[in-house]
Amino acid sequence: MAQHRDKSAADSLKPDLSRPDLPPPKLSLTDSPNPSLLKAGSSDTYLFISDLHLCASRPHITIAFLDFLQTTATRARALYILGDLFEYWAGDDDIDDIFHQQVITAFRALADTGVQLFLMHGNRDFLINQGFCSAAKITLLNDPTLVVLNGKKALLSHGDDLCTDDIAYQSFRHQVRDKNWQAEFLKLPLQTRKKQIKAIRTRSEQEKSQKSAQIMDVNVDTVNALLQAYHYPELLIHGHTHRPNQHQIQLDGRHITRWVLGDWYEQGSYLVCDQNGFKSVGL
Ligand code: LP5
Ligand code: MN
Repeated sequence: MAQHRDKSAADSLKPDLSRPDLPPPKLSLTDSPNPSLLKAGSSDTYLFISDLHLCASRPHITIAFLDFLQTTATRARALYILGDLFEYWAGDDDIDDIFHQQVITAFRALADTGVQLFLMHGNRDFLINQGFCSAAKITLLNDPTLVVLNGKKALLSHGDDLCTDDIAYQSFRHQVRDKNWQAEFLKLPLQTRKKQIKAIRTRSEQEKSQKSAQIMDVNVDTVNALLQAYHYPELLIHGHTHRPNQHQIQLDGRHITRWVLGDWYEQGSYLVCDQNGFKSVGL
């Protein structure tokens, strides 16, 4: 894919060899999509959402989301979902669930209009795999992923990986993101997995009530190291912390904007990128 880009842009996306501990930059060629997927008159609009935590027991959010997919999202070139689409995801063998089918059908319909759909794992739904993505016509993105939007480089992430002060969470994350651990977990019957997830959710809520707000926010040094490794993109966009905001960062003489997406517990919101720049919009 990289051959579609000019040499200087491709060069600037090379990994920082002085930071072998960090992953290499990944480029999603959002500025050069397959022309057959382009929608006339909407080629410069990108939408970002995260932390919807969709579940059958919060129908008002599902209704708001389905409405968003059928209206606002149809006018975009691409929709990026940066993690925690679902309250939890126990495995792709749960796609036949009637609630999940409703969401999958809405995604397919949107994709069929030519909107490109991208999904990144969150800490609640990292077991989403190709079964769900193929059914929903969604492309799974690595965390982080670097994209180019209307000429600006934007680094996309769920954001949980940036909360490095939360040692207990990072240790849990390390365990459950291990592919061997996941393979064993997925061998369990679906209902057993759901029971275990419920128990972890309870424990997580207990532990979160003892953690300070600062511990559960991103660590500034971790954010800066990531931005350096990715050669100072103009933007970093993430969710997870449920603290929607726009932060201006001055780092090594560069200016970077960090957008934090809002959750959809009470009211939905999205970030829009178009020819006018970036703007956060409430539903
Ligand atoms: O999600 P949120 O924002 O409320 O809280 C997160 C962190 N909590 C979690 C846990 C998830 O909410 C639980 C749902 C996961 C579903 C995944 C499915 C597959 C896994 C199944 C495992 C059986 O992510 C929370 C952070 C918070 O964000 C802010 O960043 O603080 O982290 C915690 O609360 C974690 C606790 O501190 C540690 C929990 C240790 C549990 C150990 C149990 C034993 C291990 C069993 C094997 C996994
Ligand atoms: Mn999250």
